[in-house]
Amino acid sequence: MKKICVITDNQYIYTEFKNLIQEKCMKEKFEFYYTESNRKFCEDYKNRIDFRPIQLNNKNKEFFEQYNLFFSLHCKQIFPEKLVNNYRCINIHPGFNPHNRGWYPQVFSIINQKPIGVTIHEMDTELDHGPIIFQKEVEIFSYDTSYDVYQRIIKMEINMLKENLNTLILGTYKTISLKEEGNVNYKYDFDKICKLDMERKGTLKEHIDLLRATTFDGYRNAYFLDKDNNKIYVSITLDKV
Ligand code: 0FX
Repeated sequence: MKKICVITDNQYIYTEFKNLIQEKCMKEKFEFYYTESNRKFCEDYKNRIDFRPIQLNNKNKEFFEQYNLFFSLHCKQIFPEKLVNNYRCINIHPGFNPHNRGWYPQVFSIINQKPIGVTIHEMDTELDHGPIIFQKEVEIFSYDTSYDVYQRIIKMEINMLKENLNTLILGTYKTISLKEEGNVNYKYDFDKICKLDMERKGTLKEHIDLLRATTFDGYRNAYFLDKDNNKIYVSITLDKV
């Protein structure tokens, strides 16, 4: 029996996915990996044989051939061409392809109002780009921060995996190719919006959207530099009554 290779760098997804395969009593054998450069996971999962570090571009054909499917569940490394071109690889992406592909999709959707949600797709050599298997949109409310939208997205990801895991494993689905290329954001685009331009002109809505797009519990993102060159972090609180 061939195996399924799961690569994840996300604690929530890892825990929930493991619960899910246990609940479903899956007969397939799953092997779990995280990215070698993920320092937190290297610390937390040191000496664990059921969750190991991996660097995919150092792996050869013999390694890939053990598996009949690869899952990228929020994986920090780019899957190499030799893998995506020759084996079935499925990505669970916290965004609505082709809109705001790449880094932190909900951040950019709050700002540019493009659709946001979850996309499960077959991987190709481009970022968050391959044929779509399943896709669902998530709503953004006027009082949401990036954190709120992200929580909605990751819960939906787990629900979609719950509903569709057997189909994904068997490959009994029809895919839809992207009709347009959409847009891609990188980490440096996020870093750029976090550096607040205090002279920037715009509507108050644009300014509030920028602040809620960069507000995420547990992270200090947006900031400005004051006259003494102090870095002042800014986040926003929105209360719906
Ligand atoms: O699991 P994930 O959502 O991201 C992962 C990979 O890290 C990323 O490379 C890949 N493109 C993505 C599909 O899967 O976790 P995260 O912790 O990197 O980010 C989660 C959210 O946290 C993000 O959407 C926005 C927020 N965040 C994260 C960091 C690191 C911030 O607001 N500020 C930050 O500095």
